[in-house]
Amino acid sequence: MKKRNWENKKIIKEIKDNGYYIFKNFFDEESLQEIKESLLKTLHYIKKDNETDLQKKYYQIKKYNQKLKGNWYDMANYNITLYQYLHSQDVTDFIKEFFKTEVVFSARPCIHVHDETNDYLLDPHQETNLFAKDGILLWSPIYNTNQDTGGLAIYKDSHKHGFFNHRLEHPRLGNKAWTKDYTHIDPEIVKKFERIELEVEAGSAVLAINSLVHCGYPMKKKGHARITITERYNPLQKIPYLRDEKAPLKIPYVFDYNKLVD
Ligand SMILES: O=C(O)CCC(=O)C(=O)O
Ligand SMILES: [Fe+2]
Repeated sequence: MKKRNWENKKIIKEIKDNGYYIFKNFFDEESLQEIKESLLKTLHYIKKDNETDLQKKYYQIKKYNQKLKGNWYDMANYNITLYQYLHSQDVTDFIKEFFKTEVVFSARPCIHVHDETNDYLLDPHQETNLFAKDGILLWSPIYNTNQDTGGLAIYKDSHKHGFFNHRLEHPRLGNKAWTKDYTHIDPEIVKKFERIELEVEAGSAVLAINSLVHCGYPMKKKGHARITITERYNPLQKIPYLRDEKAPLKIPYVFDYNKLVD
């Protein structure tokens, strides 16, 4: 992988001022190819053929067996090739500098997959349920994201007001939702902020402060799969688990984050 050019001061300032920074070409073409191959090979393990296109293979496996498609998604969260990209020395060093800490933690590396059904889109939320109160979200799509293919929306300046209360029940699907932890913020709060639908190119990465309110926006294109690799980095700061015997490993979604100080 080509060496990245980090302009730490500029990036830190932008994240603090705007809540996020878009790092162009965070992953080069070769790295993207390796990530795609790795995900493709895992799908071929479910059912092998000659398909070389990850998106087509995804829809094929979804049609073949929904449950195994879901298991592929779960397994992807343990893929070491992905970890190596998400935990490279330069990223780790940057997070250390951002938080002025010597120790950083990997709180949730995972992929996101959104397809033409837009079934799993998330409502506006801040990034919580991590080890620490503070964190940086890395969000990098492996295909271009735009009005056609869907993407990430952020709410301007929403990171400047601390943490908002989150609710877990799905506002439209109720207990028919796929998760009991549909973390999201009251729309009355969200509508005070300007929504910006980011158009991030394949291999670029959004580095966002975890208090920035964000969500997905829908895909219009048929037959497309929006695949994103993500991680949440935590500093050795404001970690209840290391100070309170009763604290769970991850801070619950529904919690008064603002009272957490070191
Ligand atoms: O990609 C999306 O639609 C939303 C992703 C998100 O909320 C996250 O990665 O934390
Ligand atoms: Fe999120």
